Amino acid sequence: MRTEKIIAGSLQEAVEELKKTYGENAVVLSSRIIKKHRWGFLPFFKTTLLEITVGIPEEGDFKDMVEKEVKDLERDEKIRRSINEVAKTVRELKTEDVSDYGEGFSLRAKRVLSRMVYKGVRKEIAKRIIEEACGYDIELGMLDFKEEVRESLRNSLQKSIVLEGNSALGSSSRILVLIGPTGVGKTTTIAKLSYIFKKAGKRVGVVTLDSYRVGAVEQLRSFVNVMELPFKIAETPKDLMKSVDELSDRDLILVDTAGRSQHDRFRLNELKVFLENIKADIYLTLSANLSELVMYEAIMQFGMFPVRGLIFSKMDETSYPGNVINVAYRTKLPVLCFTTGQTVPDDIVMANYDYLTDLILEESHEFRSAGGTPQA
Ligand SMILES: Nc1nc2c(ncn2[C@@H]2O[C@H](COP(=O)(O)OP(=O)(O)OP(=O)(O)O)[C@@H](O)[C@H]2O)c(=O)[nH]1
Ligand SMILES: [Mg+2]
Repeated sequence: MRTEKIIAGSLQEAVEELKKTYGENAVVLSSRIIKKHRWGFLPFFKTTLLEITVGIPEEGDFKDMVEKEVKDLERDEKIRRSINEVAKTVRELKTEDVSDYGEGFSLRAKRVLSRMVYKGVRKEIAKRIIEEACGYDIELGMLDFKEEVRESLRNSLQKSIVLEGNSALGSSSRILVLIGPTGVGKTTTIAKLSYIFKKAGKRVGVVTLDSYRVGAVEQLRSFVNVMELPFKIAETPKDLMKSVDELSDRDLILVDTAGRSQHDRFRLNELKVFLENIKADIYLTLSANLSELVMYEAIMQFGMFPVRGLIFSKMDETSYPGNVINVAYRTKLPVLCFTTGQTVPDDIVMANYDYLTDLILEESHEFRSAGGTPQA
């Protein structure tokens, strides 16, 4: 990977220039604020700019090395045999028999139903979503999608799952707090959200309550500095109230909290004391790669907070997003956003029905590598 430096007025400007000049694969590696003389002969006229270090993928890069390694590995007979075994299992799973619950549905409806189940959506939930998408077709003599596959599925999801990504951008919510288990991606998501809300024209401020974990403050401060947003650290509930007060000119205050194990009642109570004193919308962040049961457990334990909605992180780390659909369907909690990778600010999607529909219909990586064919 080659690195270059870009000087820009804002992170937004830098990201746009970066993508335009170097393509979609270029990433922001680091950034720092610099002061530059606007007129070289006048020392006191200084402008604040950002110096962004960007990484540009090159031919023969790390990715090629990894691909070569994988090819070498595949040549190994033993490994190839076990890969084939996995592929066979995936093929079997992919063509899962839906006869026990797909009866009465048209072939195309059955295909989407089986794809949902393959991706981890519970049978009864998948069936209810597909039923909602279908109507009785007299000619076929069975239930079939009311419109085209995609449109029918999207309309049905709209009736059964609450996604509030787009409305949140225009909402009047003033304080948004992210809570959740350790390491799920709260801090990274706060950084991404502050970029998105700033881009949407909101005046954003950021507060962190995570002052005791080594490096936590710096992790967030560096992002927030790059975006030129005010940043406060609150070590006590009183500090938090003071910070909120000081940021009263902001349209939106994003509050990051330290990760808490859902089993640690003491630390959960500690956080509760902080949040009791402010009027905020609290979002529970859950990683998509947690099992469904662990997600429900976290929702119950964090239920001691008035949780307004959910954020699902690390969607890129699972090919089986069914658990996310199950949890959103069962709890009816509004979903604010999905995060899709480690890159700040790009890897986030404000929750919307097109994204969820694609998630169900798209052929997953495992399908492809197992020689699957699109079914929907
Ligand atoms: N693959 C992937 N990794 C992510 C995503 N979001 C965050 N991460 C990574 O997950 C790790 C933890 O992220 P943090 O944002 O520090 O998580 P956190 O919830 O703030 O962690 P604590 O404050 O320690 O509880 C980091 O390596 C992030 O880069 C995502 O959407 N996808
Ligand atoms: Mg954190």
